Order: sequence, then C-alpha cells, then structure tokens
Amino acid sequence: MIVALAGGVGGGRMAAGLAAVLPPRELTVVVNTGDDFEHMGFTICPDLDSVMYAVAGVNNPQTGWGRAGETWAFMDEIKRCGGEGWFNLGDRDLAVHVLRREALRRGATLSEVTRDLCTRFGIEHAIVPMSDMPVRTRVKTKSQEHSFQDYFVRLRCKPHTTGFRFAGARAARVPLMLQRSMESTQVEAVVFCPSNPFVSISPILAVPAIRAWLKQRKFPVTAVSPIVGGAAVKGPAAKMMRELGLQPSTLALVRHYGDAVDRWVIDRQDARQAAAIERLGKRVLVTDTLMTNRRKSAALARCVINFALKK
Ligand code: FO1
Repeated sequence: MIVALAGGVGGGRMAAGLAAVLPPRELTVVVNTGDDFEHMGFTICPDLDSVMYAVAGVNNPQTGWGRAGETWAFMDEIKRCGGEGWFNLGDRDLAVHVLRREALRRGATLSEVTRDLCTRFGIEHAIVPMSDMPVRTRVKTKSQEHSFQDYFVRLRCKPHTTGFRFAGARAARVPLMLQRSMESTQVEAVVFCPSNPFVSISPILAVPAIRAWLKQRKFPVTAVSPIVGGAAVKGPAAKMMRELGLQPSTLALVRHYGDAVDRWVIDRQDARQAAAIERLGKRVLVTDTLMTNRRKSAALARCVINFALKK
C-alpha cells in the first residue's frame, strides 16, 4: 500500500492520479486540515474537499478548489444582503458544507463524514484527514498572526511571513482508519504530493503519531517537488521560501526536508539540480511533473509509484 500526504491543488491532482492507477486497498491519502476554519456556521475543510473533488473528477481545474460548472446564486444573494463575500461558497459546493455540518452536529467524526461524502462522490479510495481533532495553521508575521484563510484568501498571501504554527497539533491524534493503515505491514512507500511544504505537508508532519511513524519508517519517503523552475506550480510556496530566507529552488527544498525524504521526483526544468540532490544522498527521478490534465496526473502517478517502490 502507498500512503500519500496531500494538501491544496497539487495534492488534489497527485491524489487523483494515484487513485486512477492504484486499486482502493493499495492507496490511503492523508489530507491536511490546517486550512480548515469555521465560517458562516460551517466547518470549511478546503484541502479535504479539493482532494475529494479532484479524485471524483468534479473539481474546478482552473482554480484548483471548488466544483466544476459552479454557479454563484448563493454568494450573489449573500453579498446583496450585506453578508461576508470574501470567501466564495459555490452553490454546488454549499451542499458539501451543509451535509458536513449536519453530520458533525450529529456527532460523526471528521474522518467518518469524509468517508461518507467520498462514498456519495463514488470514491472507494481512503481519503482521511490527518486528525479528527482541530489543527489550525497560523501564519506569523513581524507584527501579528493570521488565521490561514485570512492570510491566503482575504489578504491574498500579501503579508510577509516569518513562520507558521499549527495550533492544536500537539494534542491531535490520528483517526482510527489512519491508525490501521499506519500499523499495517502493508505500507511499502509514503509519497509527499507536490503540496506546499510549509502549510500543506508540515501540518500533517506536526501530528505527533504521523511524525513518529515516519521517523521510525521501514519504507522510503518519496517527495514530488512543488517547486518547478524556481517557482511554485501554484500558490505561495516560492514566496514563503524567499520570506523564510530560502532560495525558491528544488535543491533548497531538498535541504529543507532533510532526512524526512529519501527520494525526490523533480521536473525536467530542474534537471541540472539532479546531481547536487544526489550528492545529498537522495535518489532522484527527473520527469515531466506538470499535471495539466487527468491523463498527465495518472502518467506522473505511474512514474512516482514505480520510483517510490524501486528496491
Ligand atoms: N480560495 C480563494 O482564493 N478564494 C476563495 O474564495 C476560496 C473559496 C473556497 C471555498 C471552498 C474551498 O474548499 C476552498 C476555497 N478556496 C478559496 C481555496 C482555499 O483557500 C484553500 O485553502 C486553498 O486552496 C489552499 O489549500
């Protein structure tokens, strides 16, 4: 079995590719919940929804979040009535927020809600939140701290970040269904999807049981670089690296992850960094990592799986 850590747009695309190639019992996708927040009475789980929509093939490929073919009557009416308009909830997307809220109110755990929603979207693969308990990414700047969605959406990632913290991570336990996957001897590899290292992968690694599990791993960890040609494929990863004093390069990312990652999949645009990454003791696969459509996501997934499992 392969366990993939995923968040955001790159996570959704990679998870969709892996799910297209691997049968349900051979893939578990662990999803970041640090982006989650309470908004208009809903518990919004952006990365769980991005991954679920991408695997189900109903995601909006342009934005990377929300639904394809979305309509905005609800938001138009909210704005007309003077409600909060900065965080857009599409009419189709709204159904998931309402169903999740009802289920949570009835006492279901986030992982149970996610499994039930995935079933309704025809997904058999295990898509599991990193914890059923709340973990919230806080974006630190010189003067203050922002909640993640405030920073990412309302402030459009403008603030200059000095670091991140994951409120609630220390007490966060992994969901039972993830505990089972982690304990099973069937895990042959872990894949870090090409997600933002600071606000998608790090929150997952901040969950103590996941960090300990990977620290004493008996299998290789393979990371797909979210940085291509010195820039992030999507989102603020390169900007964050610069603000944290790192070169926005794949090589700098390899150094940043250190021993947490054994193998790297990098894009052809960064082929000239392969030798330097190998000198750091890492195996490197150079390939086309741009997942511009579902066929390319599946093709990359095949390459990543073969590379991740190679003895
Ligand atoms: N991102 C935006 O930039 N603007 C939005 O209005 C917005 C709404 C939204 C609604 C539901 C959802 O699941 C995600 C949404 N996102 C939006 C993306 C969200 O900020 C995610 O956290 C990012 O995709 C980063 O993972």
